[in-house]
Amino acid sequence: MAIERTLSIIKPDATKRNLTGKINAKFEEAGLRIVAQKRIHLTMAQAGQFYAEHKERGFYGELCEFMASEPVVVQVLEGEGAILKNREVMGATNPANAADGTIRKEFALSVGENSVHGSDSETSAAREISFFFSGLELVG
Ligand code: RTP
Ligand code: MG
Repeated sequence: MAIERTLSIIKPDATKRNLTGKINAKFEEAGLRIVAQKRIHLTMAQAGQFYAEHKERGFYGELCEFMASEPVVVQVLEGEGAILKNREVMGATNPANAADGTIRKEFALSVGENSVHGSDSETSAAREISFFFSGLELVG
């Protein structure tokens, strides 16, 4: 399988509860390498632009407010099949449906406050990585 890169965000509910290290351990245990990482506080406008694909969904306003409510950690994960692998490590969107051992099963509070974001395709990974990082910041 090809080596891929995917964009991950440790969301406000998790940074607030000091879970960054525990979540990063899950990625590293799964063979994903953190090749870029920074802590930032998104503005509403930045959150809105990042989640533009969900503009028409009922939860869009709430989602953007949540993402701008506290700092987040944005990161690029690299590894074999990293996009799908990260989605597996994250678990289902709703923690009630997430498998044992996944990040969302262990840490998420609700479908909204679900601790992590991960790109869902090669196309979104490319867009989302370049949204936050320049090529110089990716250190494989
Ligand atoms: P993400 O994009 O954050 O990795 O999550 P996902 O692919 O598993 O889920 P997606 O459908 O893309 O939804 C994006 C985020 O919006 C919030 N959400 N809230 N209240 C709701 O019904 C609802 N549905 C989704 C979640 O925080 C989800 O991660
Ligand atoms: Mg998504």
